[in-house]
Amino acid sequence: MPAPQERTELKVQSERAIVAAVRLPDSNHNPADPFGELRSLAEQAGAVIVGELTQNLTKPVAGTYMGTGKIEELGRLCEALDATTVIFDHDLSPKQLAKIEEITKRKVVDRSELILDIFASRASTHEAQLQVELAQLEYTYPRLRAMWSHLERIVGAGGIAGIGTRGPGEQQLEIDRRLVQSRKNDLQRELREIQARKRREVQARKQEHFTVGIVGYTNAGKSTLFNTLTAGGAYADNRLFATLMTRTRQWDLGGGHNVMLSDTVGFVRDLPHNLIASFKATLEEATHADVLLIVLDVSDPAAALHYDTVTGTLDELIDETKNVEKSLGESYRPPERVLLLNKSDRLKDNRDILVWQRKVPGAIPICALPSRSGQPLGHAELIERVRASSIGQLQEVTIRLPLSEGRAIHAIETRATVLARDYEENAVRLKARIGSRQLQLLRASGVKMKVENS
Ligand SMILES: Nc1nc2c(ncn2[C@@H]2O[C@H](COP(=O)(O)OP(=O)(O)OP(=O)(O)O)[C@@H](O)[C@H]2O)c(=O)[nH]1
Ligand SMILES: [Mg+2]
Repeated sequence: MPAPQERTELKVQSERAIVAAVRLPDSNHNPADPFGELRSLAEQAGAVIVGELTQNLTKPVAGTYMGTGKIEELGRLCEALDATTVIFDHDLSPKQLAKIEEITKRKVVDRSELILDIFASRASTHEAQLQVELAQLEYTYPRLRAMWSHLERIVGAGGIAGIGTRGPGEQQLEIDRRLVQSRKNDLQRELREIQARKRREVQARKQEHFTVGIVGYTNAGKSTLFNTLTAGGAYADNRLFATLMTRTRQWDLGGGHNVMLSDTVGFVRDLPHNLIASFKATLEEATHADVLLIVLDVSDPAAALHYDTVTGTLDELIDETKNVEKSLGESYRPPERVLLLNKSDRLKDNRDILVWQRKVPGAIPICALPSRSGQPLGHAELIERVRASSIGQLQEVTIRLPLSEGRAIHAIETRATVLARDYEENAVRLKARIGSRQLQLLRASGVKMKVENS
């Protein structure tokens, strides 16, 4: 029998693992492929799945979540399949976790720990790393029994040597808790500074540009779409959570129209609570966009579940933003939403597309992958939709601007339809057909102009 794994850290890389789940009457898993998502998450974290085990219960068993007989069976299955780790499809309390480890003599990882592990290995920016570390301190830390080497790793940078060299006595535990608390305070302070700076950047960007956000379930194809549309260099990869932080680039809609396009972190159902809190800044940015493109992988059998998770989380975030803006006395307009039925190249026929379009009128079938022959499927319609909302309702007006506002004059000449020009001394009167949003952006950018309805 292999030696039981020490719970000093939660990496599940290249471990032989068994996935396990208790199915309750209200479990929201996909019945066609009950372990599909967990398998995919576990594989992305680097584990090799060698078996699965399920138990149907009307409610969880208090001490061990799964029945003890079933846990013993799990232990025997691990032995037979030479597995070192068990990954549960739901969360467990630290007590349940310890108890199951004791019975199976294997390392047990719950769903939130698995997601945290993936986030930790993907965090590529300073902010993402701080956020993941904070979430780990809050969620993982209380679960670590043999915490000494782990603690040394997380606070080691602060220069506290020798922790863990003595045995874990009560006094040690006390010191330990205080160290963790002080590290958490530091992280929170640093994050608040970064987020305040980011908020200012978002505000500034919003005043000057029309902003479009890409959101969707993890692995839906958001970064692929972002890259294809902006021909930029955002990271796209068939690994879940390839993107942990927002990236923004200019998106050229043609005809002199540019908007700012942002790629975001993927949503996932039952996201660890602490992670939601610490990633809020990233997700919150999306609630300030003018338009949100919701990317959905329609070829995934769990597409409906993904759609509900994304729209449900968005509704919550938008409500929060609404309250914050109201308390600050600011006006807030929630983003317009466009559903993109992605990976439609993978569908055998268009029946699913029709079903989705009946459920969500205006949904656009697309393929996010770049195409060698011309524009990829659906992109022309997508661009037209975004262009129409970035322009707003067309109206005919006369705009008087001083000639010193060269940039604004150029913008009107290229983006609106100028019907007549009338030069005065040091100024020009442009009679133009222009969209309400375009006018709004010109006003917001502080251009000295006078607008009359003609
Ligand atoms: N066939 C097909 N594959 C696609 C399409 N769009 C994306 N993919 C593939 O789907 C996988 C995931 O794409 P990403 O763009 O990384 O997904 P994401 O939504 O950014 O994922 P996270 O950042 O991890 O949340 C990649 O292997 C893409 O090549 C599509 O329209 N058709
Ligand atoms: Mg991505």
